[in-house]
Amino acid sequence: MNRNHFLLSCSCLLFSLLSCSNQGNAGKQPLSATAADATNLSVVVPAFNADSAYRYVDEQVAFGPRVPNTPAHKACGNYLADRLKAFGAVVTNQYIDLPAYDGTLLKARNIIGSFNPEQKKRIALFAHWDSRPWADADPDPKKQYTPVAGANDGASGVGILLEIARLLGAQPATLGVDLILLDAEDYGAHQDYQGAHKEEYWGMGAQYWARNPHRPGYNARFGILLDMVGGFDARFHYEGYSREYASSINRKVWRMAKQLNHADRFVDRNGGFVTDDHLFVNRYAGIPTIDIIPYSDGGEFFAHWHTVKDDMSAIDKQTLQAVGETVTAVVYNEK
Ligand code: AHN
Ligand code: ZN
Repeated sequence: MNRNHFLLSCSCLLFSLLSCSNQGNAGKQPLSATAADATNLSVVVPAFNADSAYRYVDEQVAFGPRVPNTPAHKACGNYLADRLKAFGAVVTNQYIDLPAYDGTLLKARNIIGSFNPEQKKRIALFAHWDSRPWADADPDPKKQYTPVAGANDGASGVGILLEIARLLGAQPATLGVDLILLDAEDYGAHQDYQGAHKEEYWGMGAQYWARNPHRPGYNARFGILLDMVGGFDARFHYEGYSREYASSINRKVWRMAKQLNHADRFVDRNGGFVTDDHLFVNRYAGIPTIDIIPYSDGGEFFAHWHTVKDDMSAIDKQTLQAVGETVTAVVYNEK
């Protein structure tokens, strides 16, 4: 047991004791330190490596913008599936033609890597792997039709999931885990578009997966979506739909972040509502799913969101580490 594991175990024990006394105070039957607590103590969470996650972000970005119907998108999809397979996941591809807001038919691909596929108790982790076709939030009007590198908006979440895949391949978790890389998240209309727009033009790969999961009758105990989880000064608040559909999962994740000393990034406050992939997973698949996304109430996501500056210079390894080790600990602590 290395030092981190030891510290985590100690804080688990401390937390268990505190929650026992709280429950006692609330007049409920006081809980003794039960077998469940003892099992908690024995969980060894493998070390999340942010250098490794950073490399997976960089490798995606190196293909160029992962805009559907482009060679870079196709090549990166193959890379992601190969990576998942190399880590020991069972990979399922969903190749789908999705009509975008302007009638463009997107040749989309959801890529699912499953660990321990026969286990009925499962966790679903999501990120989108496509990048935005236009930097329509760029301050320079000449750049507003340039595709976005999507280092933070896209590749960061996938990079963390690939690192978790590496860990799962080396040391299985108790529950089965599905890493669900969604396509066509970021093809919502350009800001100059004058026609009618619907929220369904975002998160199109997620809508398909939520209505047609990779396994018929698929279910998971809960889901976690990672979006823009690599930025400098990222602050995560409880996102609105996550609160409405999955507030207990918010609390589970934020509590773990606090135990790991990441309360500075995982702030104990409510944020705004974001139309993101998790909305459709909650709405159509009925899996309680939160979104870890840097969004305060009414604020922006991050400084270079949907601009040409969302490249590798926008990625902070410390943010990858904070989010990565928190999600990893949540996954491995689930019984
Ligand atoms: C809206 O801005 C409505 N949704 C943002 C979802 C998104 C875009 N996530 C990443 N890029
Ligand atoms: Zn985006």
